[in-house]
Amino acid sequence: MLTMKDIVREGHPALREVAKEVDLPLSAENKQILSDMLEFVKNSQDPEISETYDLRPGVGVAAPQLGLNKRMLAVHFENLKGELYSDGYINPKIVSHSVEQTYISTGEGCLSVDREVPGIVPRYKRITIKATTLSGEEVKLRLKGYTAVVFQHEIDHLNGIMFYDHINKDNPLAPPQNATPCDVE
Ligand code: SB7
Ligand code: NI
Repeated sequence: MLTMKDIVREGHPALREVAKEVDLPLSAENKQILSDMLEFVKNSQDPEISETYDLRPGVGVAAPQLGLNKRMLAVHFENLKGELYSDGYINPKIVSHSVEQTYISTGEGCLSVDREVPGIVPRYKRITIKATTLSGEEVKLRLKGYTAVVFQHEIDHLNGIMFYDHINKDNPLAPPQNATPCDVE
């Protein structure tokens, strides 16, 4: 099983590379990696398992966080409506997005960042993504609010982008124009 030892931290070059598209259908090796990633995210939220293995809870993980140059990510979370997103995604692509922005009012964190970075991270409020799931299904997902934020955080990792790249350097806590927080709606 994957543990925090497998997560690369700031300074590792994989976090700054544009990851390569993954061949489909998924090879047995890539399927194993992606299922391990999904299991890791689930384990990180299980009180007993996370305590035993000292896992930091996270809603998702992207392959570059394992030092792998592959466009794959896994998420496991419920949004504020109680809808569960729990799957692995291969070659996800944002095909359209709103002009309107949103943000998590408490900011964001990252398993690859061992420090608090305060500041508002502006994100698109609505995105449509196309991807292939762990079971090999091609999907088109319309996501908004918190759900859209999580997917943007993970897709950013596939493009070598860290959440704090989006924080306004002069005024980290200034709410961006055209944005409403997604956690109070
Ligand atoms: C806050 C945290 C995450 C997404 C959106 C807001 C994910 C944290 C775990 N990760 O570092 C995954 O890349
Ligand atoms: Ni992250």
